[in-house]
This record gives sequence, C-alpha cells and structure tokens, in this order.
Amino acid sequence: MAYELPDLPYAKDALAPHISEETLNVHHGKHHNTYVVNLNNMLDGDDSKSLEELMKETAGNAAKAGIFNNAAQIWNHTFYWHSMSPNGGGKPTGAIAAKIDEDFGSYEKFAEEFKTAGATQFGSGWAWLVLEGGKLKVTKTPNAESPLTGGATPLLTMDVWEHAYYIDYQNRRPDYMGTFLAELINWDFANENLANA
Ligand code: MN3
Repeated sequence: MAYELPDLPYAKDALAPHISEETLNVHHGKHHNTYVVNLNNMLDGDDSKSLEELMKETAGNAAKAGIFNNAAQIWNHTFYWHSMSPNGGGKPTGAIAAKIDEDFGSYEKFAEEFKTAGATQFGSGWAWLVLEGGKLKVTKTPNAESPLTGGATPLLTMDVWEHAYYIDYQNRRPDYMGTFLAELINWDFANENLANA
C-alpha cells in the first residue's frame, strides 16, 4: 500500500473567484500530489505509520528531513483544504466564537494577529490558529513545520507559500490573506477540531 492524495472537500471551481480552479489544479493536483509521490518513493511504499506518527518521529532530525518535509506537507495541505469552505468567511460562530472573544478580546484582534502572522512569515510557511494549554493562540511556522509536533492542537491553517496565491494575487499576499478571512475561512472545521481537542 502507499499514501494517497486525498480528494479536495469541494469541487475545483468551488472557491472561485477567491481561489481559482487553476490554482487548485496546480496546488492540489501538482504540489500536494508531489509530496505524496515523494514520500512513497522515500519509504518504498510503506504506509504502516500515520502521517502524524512520521512527523513526530522525524521532526528536528536533519537526517530525516526529507521524510518530515513530505509527510508534514501532505498533512498540512489536507488540513488547509478543510480550513476553507465555499460558504466560509467572516465572523466565527459557535464555541470558537466565544473562545476567540475570551482569549483574544475580539474577533478583530484575532484577525489582526492572524494576518500579521501570515505577513511576517518570511518566505514560505503557514499561519495557524491552535489550542495550546487550553488557550487559543495564533502561530506561524516556516516551510513544512507544523504546530502538531510542538504539542499544540491545530484548529485552522492558512498556506502562505507563494504557490497558494501567486496565480490569483501575484505578489499581493495581504490581499490573499484578507480574502481568506473574509470569504473562505471554515469556522465549522475549527469548531469540530476544538470539540475534539
Ligand atoms: Mn501549499
């Protein structure tokens, strides 16, 4: 057996015009798929461990960086697809809304921190909403790194690698991040992750 590329949780054109079908064809069909192909090649098709197990075993081990990077990028991308919805965007609802008010002061303060995390991640990486020690936090990670290996529970993520936005927004990362929050962010997914944390 081997690791497989998970399907997108929506049609390839479902996020347009905010994220185009062309972006999803390249980002899911090529970038995400390449991580799957690479990991299977590195492990000779052995899929006996979960991606989470592989990530935790290889994090910080320079000799295993190839396995870590590909396993983590498969996991991070699958998590990112679910962090967006064709019906998403805007203010949170449910338990996550109350917890955001409690831990950040307001939705506006959370949004500011989340956009700052994405904007200040120099080069490639990810912005995250996580639960750590019972509190919500915004974090950022470079390259393939994930808060999962640092003991936090990811609730949502935004890919800020250029390949996530370049076709639709060119160099305008702030416009992509603003659209992610206003039109795409999937609070139902965050609420599910919070309930299971
Ligand atoms: Mn990506």
